[in-house]
Amino acid sequence: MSEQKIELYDGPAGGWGALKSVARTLNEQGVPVKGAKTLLHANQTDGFDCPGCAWPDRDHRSTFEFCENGAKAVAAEATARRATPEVIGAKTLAEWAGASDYELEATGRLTEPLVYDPETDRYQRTTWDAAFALIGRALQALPDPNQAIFYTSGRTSNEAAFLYQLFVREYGTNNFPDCSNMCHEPSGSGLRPTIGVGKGTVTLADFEQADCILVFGQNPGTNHPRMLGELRAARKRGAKIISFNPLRERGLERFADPQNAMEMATLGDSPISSHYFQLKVGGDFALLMGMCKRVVERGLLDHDFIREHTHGVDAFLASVQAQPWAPLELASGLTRAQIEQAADLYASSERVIACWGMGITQHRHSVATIQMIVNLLLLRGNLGRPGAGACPVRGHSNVQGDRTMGIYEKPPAAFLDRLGQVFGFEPPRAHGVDTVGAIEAMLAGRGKVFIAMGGNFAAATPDTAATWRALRQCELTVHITTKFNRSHVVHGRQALVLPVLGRTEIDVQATGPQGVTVEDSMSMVHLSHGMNAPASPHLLSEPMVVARMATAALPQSRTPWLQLAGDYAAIRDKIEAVLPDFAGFNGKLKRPGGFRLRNTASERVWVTASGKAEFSAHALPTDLATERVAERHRDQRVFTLTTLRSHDQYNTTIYGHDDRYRGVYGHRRVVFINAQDLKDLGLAAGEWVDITSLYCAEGGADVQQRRAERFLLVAYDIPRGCLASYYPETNPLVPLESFSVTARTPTSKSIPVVLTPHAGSAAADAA
Ligand SMILES: Nc1nc2c(c(=O)[nH]1)N[C@H]1C(S)=C(S)[C@@H](COP(=O)(O)OP(=O)(O)OC[C@H]3O[C@@H](n4cnc5c(=O)[nH]c(N)nc54)[C@H](O)[C@@H]3O)O[C@H]1N2
Ligand SMILES: Nc1nc2c(c(=O)[nH]1)N[C@H]1C(S)=C(S)[C@@H](COP(=O)(O)OP(=O)(O)OC[C@H]3O[C@@H](n4cnc5c(=O)[nH]c(N)nc54)[C@H](O)[C@@H]3O)O[C@H]1N2
Ligand SMILES: [Mo]
Repeated sequence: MSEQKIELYDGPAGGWGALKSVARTLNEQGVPVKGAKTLLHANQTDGFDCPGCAWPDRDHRSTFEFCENGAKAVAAEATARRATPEVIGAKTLAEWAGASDYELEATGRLTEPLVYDPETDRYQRTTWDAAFALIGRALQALPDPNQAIFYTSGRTSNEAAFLYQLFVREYGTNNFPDCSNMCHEPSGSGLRPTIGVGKGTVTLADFEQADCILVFGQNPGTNHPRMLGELRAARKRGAKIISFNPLRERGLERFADPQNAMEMATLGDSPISSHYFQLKVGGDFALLMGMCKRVVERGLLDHDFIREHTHGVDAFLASVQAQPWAPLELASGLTRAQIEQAADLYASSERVIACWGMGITQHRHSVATIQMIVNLLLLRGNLGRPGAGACPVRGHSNVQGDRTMGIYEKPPAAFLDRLGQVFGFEPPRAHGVDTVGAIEAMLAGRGKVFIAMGGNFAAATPDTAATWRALRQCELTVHITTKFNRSHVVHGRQALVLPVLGRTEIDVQATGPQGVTVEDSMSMVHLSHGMNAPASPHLLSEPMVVARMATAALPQSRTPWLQLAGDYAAIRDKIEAVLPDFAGFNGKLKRPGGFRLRNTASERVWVTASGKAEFSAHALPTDLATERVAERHRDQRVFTLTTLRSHDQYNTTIYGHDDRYRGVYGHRRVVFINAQDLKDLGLAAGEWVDITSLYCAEGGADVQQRRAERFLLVAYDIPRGCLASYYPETNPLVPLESFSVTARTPTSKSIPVVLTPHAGSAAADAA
């Protein structure tokens, strides 16, 4: 771990710091040579899709695009460390429970299937045959298939995801919680009814033509570093880049491109944002409503577009005109003048893209907020024409593709009809559980077998204590995974950990080496070929694990499981048979860079109830969780806590303890707070506090308390009344009962909390 310190970072994002950080990661993972070679194949036509994030690549065959955090993600998979049965079996699970997430991950790549032995409280080596037999027995023993729950994380390839959903539906349930439920679910829920597709409408070509890019609640410098390249190019061209973020994020301010020899040699860098609006946490709805109001008041509407292409404008105009300014200022934390300035910048631009991330989606009213973004775009016809559109920036590299493949607890009837016809069975129609629903079902004893295709359910979900109780009540937990993590330590009565090939590895099946496909954030589908030797000879591919689970659990199935898992092109033929958008799938993949799925909204074809793009009239939300809690706790200062990613992590995978751009070194248990708020509390930076989250339901009286201890106070440029801290350390504070309206995404970006001085010893920040 590096030296512990809190120090203002005033360099640009990227630059030499990025190169140093990559070098250190490669070194720590013990892969200096192979790692570097691996990196050169990321996002090449003949290489693998970077497992880092879902941002697309420039034509997918151009020069290697350097990305610090993509490099870390690749290095983490290419690590020389091995979590053999001996390494994992050396400790009891009670002992592993005391290890940090960082230490669990640092054991390296899992090499053989493991089964839990209750006698010794250890994982021990098992065979694949025994593992699949156990899964088959457990699934067959359930009286109702809905007692089994099948989680998916968003790295899973299209081929694996398609087989997985087929297996689970043949088994008889739609219980498909996935990471998307905690991520961009509200984007799909908000976009589908308004523009007819639950995905973004733009491509990289649009970024080249936009003259204004709005960035809401996103930290691309850390989470989508390749996006900075697009933003920088746009800015150099003179486009406006307008950021809306409660925190001053380095990557949104300045960026030095490590691939640009000139910038590196001269320590030069480029400004990113032309304008930065530091709104309050959760203030986006009010800001957007104010922006719409201003555009309407100035009469700067695209009347032709609205007449020809939209529905519901009158009700929407009436709602914004009736809305007074004062509550918008209060809720957004911005002045009317600031909101008007943002609106004028927008309205003076011809081609506008709106991007958003988790700062928008993980709130109670996120669906309405996303529909307000759509309203803003519709007012000036900024949808379905070059240089303009909606851009929800997805997280996991194939989270969008997994949904396309049917990893969805509420599948459309047409999809189930086709699936049933192609495979000759009657798919279950009842909706399944989502992530919150899965935790509830396990707690209530309705969920008994939990199988996860990747991810880290125990650490990523809300209310850690409740989630752990839920998992521990299961009869069987199964994790299909590359590395050891918290979810394997928090296990059911019986437990399996099944190690699989990662995307960077060569995958040889009966018909030879296989490639898989993924769909990025801009609906581009392309092939990905691993090029590293597998981490262990015992690893199976994800499709093969699915096929063997299916063979064990569904002896009557007519699907040729092993044949499909032996030839991924045959899986793709089946995908094509079920999903019309994939017509000619295998053929189209031969084109370098792959192909784009049809996006009707980008053609101004509106597959909605009215056949037009829908304006959505929403009232400014008033009954907010923080305010309800503050009402009941007048004696305490109630803050709104937002939980976010540091620069040294991939979701629950902790690479290191630095957050370079925010000036944090050697710590993760920190809480960012406004200096004036610190003073008012009578506390000082460098002191330790405990965080208590308080939640009371709408109209409800009961206040539920949750607690997380020992966080270091860091004075930061953040609006008063707002706090920020890292995920997953703060997940014990996220209320299970609080999720976004309709999308049910946990509200991990707006948690009402109070701070109290830490009572116990404030000793070392546990690694
Ligand atoms: N290196 C790396 N890359 C990743 C990931 C990773 O962990 N590490 N995770 C991947 C995944 S799954 C995802 S979903 C994406 C996540 O990428 P982001 O969406 O960038 O995720 P967060 O770090 O949660 O940051 C959200 C940003 O929103 C701001 N914010 C917080 N609350 C609010 C608010 O109320 N309003 C507004 N306007 N802003 C707010 C925060 O200050 C922060 O800048 O990244 C993906 N890429
Ligand atoms: N408080 C709070 N909670 C959050 C968020 C937040 O911002 N704040 N963000 C939410 C978001 S956006 C998301 S997407 C979720 C993420 O939730 P998950 O997707 O469940 O979590 P990850 O940490 O991405 O999962 C990492 C694990 O995936 C496994 N893995 C990695 N690569 C592979 C592979 O190729 N195959 C297989 N089978 N396994 C692999 C490894 O075991 C690794 O430990 O967390 C959510 N939780
Ligand atoms: Mo995500």
